[in-house]
Amino acid sequence: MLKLFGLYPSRSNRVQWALEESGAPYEFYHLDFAAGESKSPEFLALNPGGKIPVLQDGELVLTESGAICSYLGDKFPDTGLTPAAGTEERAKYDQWMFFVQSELEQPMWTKAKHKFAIPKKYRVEGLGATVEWEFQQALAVLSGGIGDKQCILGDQFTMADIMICHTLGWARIANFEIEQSNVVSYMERQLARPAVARMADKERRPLGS
Ligand SMILES: N[C@@H](CCC(=O)N[C@@H](CS)C(=O)NCC(=O)O)C(=O)O
Repeated sequence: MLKLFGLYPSRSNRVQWALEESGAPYEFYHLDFAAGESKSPEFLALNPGGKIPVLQDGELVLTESGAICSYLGDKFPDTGLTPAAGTEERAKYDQWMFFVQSELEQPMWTKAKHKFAIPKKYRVEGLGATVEWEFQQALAVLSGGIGDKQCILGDQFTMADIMICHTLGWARIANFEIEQSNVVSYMERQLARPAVARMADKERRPLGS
């Protein structure tokens, strides 16, 4: 049985969405960050970085949301969620998978880190305008990439859409402006998929159960 360790809501939603899309049975272990579970010896044995998401598939323990999503698509190739290695589709897929984590997400992560995620003594104030500007640069590129397509690669929904749309949802919650109508309709279309709604109903097991 696949096991996902995460927190709702967080980047583990990306992996949970991917699991729901793939149809694979899995167990979801919910970490109580406030109680320090992400830094417990039991969890650090899985991920020494103390971060979620973590996927356990038998002997394999995998971190990094993008890598986990690609792995799941490769593991269940009939889903078409990760294009086959060596194809042009895979090359473009990888492009957007790297873009979302290195360009689109970073301004939001910088904002979150300096607001609450890193120790107080390392936080810098006054980054608001900088991160909004950086986000808008990435968003303009994304808008051009989406164009009038259904999904980032065309008609085929892939893990790249999960990564991008989860990140856009995060942007909305973090009060970043998204004015491009093609981006808004693309995001709303993907976030309305049944797999997204199913995540909320999933049983959340405590760590160690
Ligand atoms: N690049 C990693 C980032 C993972 C990450 O930073 N996760 C956050 C929650 S969304 C976390 O576990 N933070 C706990 C910490 O920094 O101590 C990924 O995409 O999986």
